[in-house]
Amino acid sequence: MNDWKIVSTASVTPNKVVTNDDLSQLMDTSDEWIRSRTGIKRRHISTSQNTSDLAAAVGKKLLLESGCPAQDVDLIIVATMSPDSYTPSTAALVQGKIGAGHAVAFDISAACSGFVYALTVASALLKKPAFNHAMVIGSETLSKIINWEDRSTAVLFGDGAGGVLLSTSADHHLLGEDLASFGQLGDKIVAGQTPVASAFPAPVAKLSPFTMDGRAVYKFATHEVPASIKRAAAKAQIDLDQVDHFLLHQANARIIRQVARRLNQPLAKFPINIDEYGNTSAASEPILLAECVKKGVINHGEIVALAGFGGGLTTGTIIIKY
Ligand code: 4VN
Repeated sequence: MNDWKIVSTASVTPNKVVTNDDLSQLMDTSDEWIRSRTGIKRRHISTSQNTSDLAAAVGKKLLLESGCPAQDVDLIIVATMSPDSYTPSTAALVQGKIGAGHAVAFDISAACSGFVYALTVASALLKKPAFNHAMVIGSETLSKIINWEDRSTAVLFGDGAGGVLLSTSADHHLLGEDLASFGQLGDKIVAGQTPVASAFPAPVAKLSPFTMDGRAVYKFATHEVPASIKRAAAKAQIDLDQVDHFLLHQANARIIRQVARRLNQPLAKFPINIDEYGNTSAASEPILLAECVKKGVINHGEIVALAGFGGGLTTGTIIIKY
């Protein structure tokens, strides 16, 4: 079998809700500024669960919903830019927590494009006879790497996880994909730098917090995201009008509206939940996908384009028949 389909979707977000008004008590910002510039009203923040805990909770939901036994999972890929540790990988932690003893587990580091990159890698491995069931999860606890004294970034992000269980399938569900990376622009989004100290023995490294050149990334996204979606549609040999839903990384509601305009597609095809969760990086598309499936917004047989973009800088689009 040469193709795969999504057999279940799930998401988990921490219970603590932090509103824009809550943030305006901590820093010089306002609900009106955050809402009008980004579309964000609140975000969910984790005070106890780490990235692997949220991801494992998604993994358990996927098993429960699909009826797939943990032992049947062959592959676990977690996309994250806020892992529990350098090693073990977050995916390995998830494997231990859900008891998927036969799975191969590793992480993908492609920031906000991570979920699409991970889907692409899983898709390639599912062509091999040894892989039949794959879990692809995007999970982030960005709150632990955010600089809460930098109001230009602190108001934008939130924590959460979402994922899918994939199964090999005789039907054709993967229609087209496009990945692109822009390493020359790497300094526009940076977190967790660990410089080599000049002294020996070196002190234990402290990680740098999240920084972003918002204007540069915004400009990048408005140009490169429509381009990536168009390339993926061309590879799928479909017209953009045939795409039923565009699930974009929830980085900023204004960017999503601008991409819709540039693609000449109605905004109704672009579901948005950034108001509730803020920007959850690699988790944003799988959380949105799980919600859309649950609400009946996305139905079997429909064509869905998933587009990620962000740190790297990176972009990625995958077009599937759900
Ligand atoms: C992709 C994007 C962003 C992003 C960039 C800029 C931005 C989000 C700048 C202008 C500001 C409002 C906020 Cl496009 C972030 C990531 C990382 O996931 C990825 N917001 N803004 C304003 O002054 O209006």
